[in-house]
Amino acid sequence: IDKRDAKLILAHFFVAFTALFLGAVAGLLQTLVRSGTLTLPTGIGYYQLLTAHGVLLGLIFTTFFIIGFLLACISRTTGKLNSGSLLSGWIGFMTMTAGTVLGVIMILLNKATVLYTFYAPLQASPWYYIALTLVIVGSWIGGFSMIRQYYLWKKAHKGELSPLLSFMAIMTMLLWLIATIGVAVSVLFQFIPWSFGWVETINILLSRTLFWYFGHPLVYFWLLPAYICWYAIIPKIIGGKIFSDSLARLAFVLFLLFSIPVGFHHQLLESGISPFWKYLQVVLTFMVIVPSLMTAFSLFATFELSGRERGAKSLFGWFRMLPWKDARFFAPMMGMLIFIPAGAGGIVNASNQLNQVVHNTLWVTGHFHLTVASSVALTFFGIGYWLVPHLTGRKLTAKMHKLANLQTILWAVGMFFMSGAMHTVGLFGAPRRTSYTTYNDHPDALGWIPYEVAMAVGGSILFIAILLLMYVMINLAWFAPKGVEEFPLGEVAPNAEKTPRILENWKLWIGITIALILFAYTIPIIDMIHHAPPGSPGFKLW
Ligand code: HAS
Repeated sequence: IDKRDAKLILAHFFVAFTALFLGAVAGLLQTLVRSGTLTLPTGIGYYQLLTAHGVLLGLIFTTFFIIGFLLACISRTTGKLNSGSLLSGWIGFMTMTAGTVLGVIMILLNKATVLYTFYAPLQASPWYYIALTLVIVGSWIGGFSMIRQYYLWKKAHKGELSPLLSFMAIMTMLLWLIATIGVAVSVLFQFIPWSFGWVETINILLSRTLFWYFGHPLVYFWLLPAYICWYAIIPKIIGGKIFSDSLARLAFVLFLLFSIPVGFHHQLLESGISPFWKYLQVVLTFMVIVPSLMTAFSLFATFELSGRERGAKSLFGWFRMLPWKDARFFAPMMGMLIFIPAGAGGIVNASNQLNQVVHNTLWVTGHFHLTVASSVALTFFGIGYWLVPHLTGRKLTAKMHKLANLQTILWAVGMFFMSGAMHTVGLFGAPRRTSYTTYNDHPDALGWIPYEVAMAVGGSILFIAILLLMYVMINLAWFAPKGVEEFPLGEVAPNAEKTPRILENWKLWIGITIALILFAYTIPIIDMIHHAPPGSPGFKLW
């Protein structure tokens, strides 16, 4: 990767890892508070910490890391960023950083204790919503720089299929651009006027719907960069080949189509949305599981074929052939393994009847600590282990491989305790997002406490893992020996079928996506605006 591009990518990573560290501190404190192990000094609230944790990790760490990584994918496969794309990349970065700093100040001042979902009628300072707007607009400018670079490459290579990595990066960015329209509309037209006091009421149901129109594809915006690594980078690290270029592209197309019109599966227990539209979006949710099942199939195929090529004979002989000691492989592989139970939990959530049991319990918190905080986070760490030294001109040494593998093990063990306890106690009815309480010593609530202590034990192990991660990343950025660390880029298996050109027909896929969104959302949103219960507080349009 070109040196100028490397600086831009590293700047994104710097903010991402700083946010990760601060968010992890908030995470440790809040898990200790929830279990009754720690009492916070007056002036700091549990919900304030919870907001900081969710925003810094769920929104800031992920968005900065992903944009940095996608820029790296584009720069690696389409050549160094053209000066216009580089400039817009920097403008996007500055805008996002300004938004982050303003947002964090508001949270620290306790003027934005609204959790990462900022559900109305919880209200933050208008400056917090302006901060969120800056982060989103900045990410659009960063996305524009990638799309521009991709467009220039296509123009210079008429009739050629774009490189897989750049195709995947653009698909991920497109998903983000379409998804963020929902939250941008809600913030600009509902939250900012309401928090400035220009209007008195806010349509709560509409604001939640617009949030989840964004909130669900958001989770695939987190997941797809991990899939880029699993599909296109891991095969090279294990010395194998990408099983099929077409299958990988098709999976990404399916994510674009099906990940947006499914937000109602987060609102199954909310009144005001007719059961038909909830049913339709649950069906579409089951459609969005298909590309993940395709991914699982493709990954098993890649592992098995590469093992067999190297002489594995027995049914699972290929398993031993995988490079378990290589940190670039081990962390993402642990992420993949964890994604099997994590995905199964998602299917439970999506099933209407089961959702009645788990909604708003700690089960859901357990689910997203396995998905985004394990499968995705471990894969991002795995990417960092080679991408950071690649960009800084250093080497990932054998000692760092060992420490990184230890960090992966600590992460998996910590998450086993934390997420396992969350899933279990969630089934016993323990609510999510609740500070320490025994509900007047109610026997049910007393029964939850041992699990909350197990969560705190897991959370403490995770914090040790974060410290280790910081040590490894700082070493790779500034202290590791100078050298050349490879950007591993897989090649497609020679006997794979030719990729059909239709997979790159952007107009077609964007058209179908818009049609599906209009189909799933138009009538419910018109209903929300026109048939809001008369006189109910907060149900007016603005
Ligand atoms: Fe989810 C709630 C449904 C996936 C994140 N989810 C959340 C929330 C978050 C989140 C953050 O339907 C909470 C939001 C909030 O604050 O309220 N989720 C699903 C479904 C999937 C799913 C159906 N979620 C994710 C991913 C996330 C994520 C991915 C982050 C990255 N989720 C829900 C629902 C709710 C929900 C409801 C609302 C609950 C409520 O009531 O509030 C699916 O996409 C999952 C499909 C995945 C699979 C697994 C495939 C396995 C693979 C690995 C293969 C392994 C290999 C390794 C090859 C089917 C690809 C083998 C190697 C060897 C060596 C053996």
